[in-house]
Amino acid sequence: MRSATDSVLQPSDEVVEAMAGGAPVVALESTIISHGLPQPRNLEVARELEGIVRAAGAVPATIAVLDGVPRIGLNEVELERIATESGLRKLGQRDLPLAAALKASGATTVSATSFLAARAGIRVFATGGLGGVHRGWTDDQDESADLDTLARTRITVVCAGVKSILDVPATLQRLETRGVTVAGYRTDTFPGFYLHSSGQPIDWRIESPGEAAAVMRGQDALGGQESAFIVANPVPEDQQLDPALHDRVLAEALAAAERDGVKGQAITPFLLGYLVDGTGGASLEANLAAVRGNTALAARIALAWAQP
Ligand code: PSU
Ligand code: MN
Repeated sequence: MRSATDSVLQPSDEVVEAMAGGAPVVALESTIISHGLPQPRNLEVARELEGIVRAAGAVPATIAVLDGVPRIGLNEVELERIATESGLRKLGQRDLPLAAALKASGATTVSATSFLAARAGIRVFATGGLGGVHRGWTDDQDESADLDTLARTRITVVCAGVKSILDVPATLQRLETRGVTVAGYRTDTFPGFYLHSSGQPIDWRIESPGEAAAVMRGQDALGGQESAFIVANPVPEDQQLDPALHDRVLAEALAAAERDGVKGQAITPFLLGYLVDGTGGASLEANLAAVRGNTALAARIALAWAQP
């Protein structure tokens, strides 16, 4: 395994120590903090997620690029920078060399976080919902780089499916085509991010962190394509967004994006923000419930994975 210290990556002392001792580590992304959640709630959430990982007995590694340096694990001041600094970039994997060369700072998306976590030797990563194929993809070809990175990166991502603002069936199809391993966590349908279920069936279901770790060992034993393992963990039904409200506000949000010509990197933050406002904050609570659940499960999987 590649160690966290043999490259330009800068892991925190805590992460270096944990990795050296074979202790469980969970990677956390930063775009959700900087671009996915409103201030000042975002900083509270960033701290809370780290707390969830620690409470479970694992070490959190929030990942971001600060002044050109990919950082694996942030301290309190650095976490605050991610939550509050204005003009912070949203960095996908392809942006990393530019950020490094130009000493820029930015939050990392699922693609950049997965890439950096894997480079640092971290195997488990928790997020909210993955990026994927956008609705209207036949016209604008907008497919998140998350999918491509996950097709060639050995990482386990615990998520509440893909964001429901996307074309979910098309995204599932792309994951299949690209050879990404997907299982539902105690569910037979793919989660719907804010919603417990997207209604789309999934072929495989796992029941425990131990089973997730067994799948990961299976990936390594089989070898071949260095693809990801997506553990699709639904938001609990009693904490989901009301489906009727979801559908109504999402339709409005998509129409507003179309009207305002919002595209590219801006579309995901735009739609998520519209949903927060349009649901009176209810989508935010559902999003947070999903992320908390994913973070707790990721920590349990990291513990099972760290077991000899
Ligand atoms: N999950 C959330 N909120 C977010 C994201 C995920 O609950 O804001 C971010 C992730 O960083 C993901 C990104 O990689 O949205 C996808 O953006 P795009 O569609 O531009 O690739
Ligand atoms: Mn995109």
